[in-house]
Amino acid sequence: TSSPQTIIVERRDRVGLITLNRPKSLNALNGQLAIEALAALKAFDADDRVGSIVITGSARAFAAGADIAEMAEKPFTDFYMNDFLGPWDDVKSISKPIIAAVGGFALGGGCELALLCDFIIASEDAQFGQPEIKLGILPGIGGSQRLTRAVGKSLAMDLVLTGRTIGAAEAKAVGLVARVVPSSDLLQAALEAAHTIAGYNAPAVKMAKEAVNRAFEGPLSEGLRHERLLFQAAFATEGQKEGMNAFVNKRAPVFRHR
Ligand code: CO8
Repeated sequence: TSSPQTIIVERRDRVGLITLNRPKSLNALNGQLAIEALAALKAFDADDRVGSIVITGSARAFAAGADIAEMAEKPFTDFYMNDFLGPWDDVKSISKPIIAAVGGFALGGGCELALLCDFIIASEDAQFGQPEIKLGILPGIGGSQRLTRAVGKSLAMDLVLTGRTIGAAEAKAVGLVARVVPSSDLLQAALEAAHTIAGYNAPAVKMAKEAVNRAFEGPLSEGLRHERLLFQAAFATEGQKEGMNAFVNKRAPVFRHR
């Protein structure tokens, strides 16, 4: 397989790092980038040496949206028959935690990509928005759904209908992002969080992600039932014995990773 041209893929310890790398178009998400990013995510998900994943962009832009130049003349049949946006649907099949480290613009598809990740760490200068309406279209990879679940109907309607952007402080206040850090600390903060996660009992991490995601599917009773079964299943893992034994014996746990 040839090396990717639109992203940089690295492994830092047990963290898989994907850096969006189309600086001339502020990391506009074209079809090639979608294919390359999903291939990298799937490879990290299958790699026992990796426990969690970080997706980041540049200081100026996480991603300024889908590639407008690529889309501008696309006919309906091309979108429909070739499922140009299809690769992004596979992000939800990734079982390891994915952190979005967002600096600068996260607009349109860029905001949606950040929302596809499990949580967002933003730099102070991050800007979030769904400006598709200004181009005569609307969000296409979950913005109308995930943004609404993240921030509620009123603000989601405001952003999707007016196309205005919000800054990191407001994004934090409404729960769109988990943490805001100084711009110079962004990657470090995301890598540290990812490193912490990657150090834990890997099956429990996978179960925890699955359990939280259940909160967005089906009724509460089903989510609670699913959580209980996963909780019980955690006791079948070596890491549970190690974690609890370490606590009882007042020592640091050592979770084994292959
Ligand atoms: N697509 C293609 N090229 C882009 C994009 C983009 N989304 N955003 C910026 N660029 C290019 C510019 O054309 C410019 O190129 P050039 O230097 O060749 O003229 C370069 O990046 C730098 O941009 P600007 O000169 O405009 O930089 P400014 O600092 O003046 O402005 C902005 C930055 C405000 C981010 C501005 O570039 C902008 O408004 N960009 C478009 C934002 C936008 O509308 N995004 C939504 C796109 S539609 C979408 O995302 C659909 C979602 C559903 C599918 C998702 C699939 C992934």
